[in-house]
Amino acid sequence: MLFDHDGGIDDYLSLLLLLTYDDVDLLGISITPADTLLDGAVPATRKILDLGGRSGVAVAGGSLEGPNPFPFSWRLDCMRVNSLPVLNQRDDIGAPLSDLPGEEFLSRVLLDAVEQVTLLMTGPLTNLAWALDRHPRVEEKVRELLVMGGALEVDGNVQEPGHDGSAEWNFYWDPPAAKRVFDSSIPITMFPLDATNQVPVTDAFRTSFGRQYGYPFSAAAGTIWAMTAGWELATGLPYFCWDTLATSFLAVPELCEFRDVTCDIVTEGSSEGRSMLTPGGRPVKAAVAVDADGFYAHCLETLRR
Ligand code: AGV
Ligand code: CA
Repeated sequence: MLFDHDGGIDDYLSLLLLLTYDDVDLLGISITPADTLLDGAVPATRKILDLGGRSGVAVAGGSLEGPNPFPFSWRLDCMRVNSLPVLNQRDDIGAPLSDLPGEEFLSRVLLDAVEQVTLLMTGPLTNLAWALDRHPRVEEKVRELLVMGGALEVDGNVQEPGHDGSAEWNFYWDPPAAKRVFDSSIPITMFPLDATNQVPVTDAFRTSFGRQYGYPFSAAAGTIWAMTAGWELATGLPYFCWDTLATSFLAVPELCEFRDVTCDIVTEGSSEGRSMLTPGGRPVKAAVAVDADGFYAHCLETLRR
């Protein structure tokens, strides 16, 4: 499989989970410069690979940007992750930095693959949309796209002037890219806010990593999750296990309940970036419910390494 993330707090947690899944053959990682800054996200990602003993996996930073930037304060989280002691126990980085930009790296890995590849995307769909436009044969190389994004029958999480709040941020960052991917024939399994709203990062979940701190993956995960503490006090909303829920599907698909729906992506106006249920729309498999306790238990169990 191939992983494209956008350097937010739970994108790093997703990588930690992924590295515990022994059946997953990780071909590379591309990073979309959305909820992040590449200066922090690229080295942080390479250091997590090193911590996981996977220094052979290459990382590429993307050069494409969407029309609706993330709040700058959110994008700074990656700088703190990159500075954590648990990720800086050695003074060199092993995991290679690709000399290709992320979108070209993603295209090359897919085109060169001998078998179809599962693509996990936990940020905007920009790199895949670009690849589909430039390299049409990419389309047949993707077995399935697992994507965290969208909001079907719940409110979105974009609160920007002029927007009606119906969109989720990953699709809002680059609505035409989301639309391009949804207009392709790639099978899509999506993890929208409808499902991720059911797995908030609770105080109990955050602190439970302390009791298994002796395991390096738990030390890293607990430390990174700790960065989300206080978010609820500041904003009234908790941080969620958005990307990690999508990632966990690779190991424990039975934790989510899915519905076959048809939807379309709005690319203009006050609902820009919305994933809207519509009868004639694009068929996708959407997670709509989660066994939350099972999910938290899975994270704790798999990170005891
Ligand atoms: O909309 C969820 C997506 C996920 O991929 N991201 C964060 C996750 O990595 C954007 C986002 C929404 N609200 C946020 C976000 C917040 N309060 N802080 C940081 N990022
Ligand atoms: Ca993300």
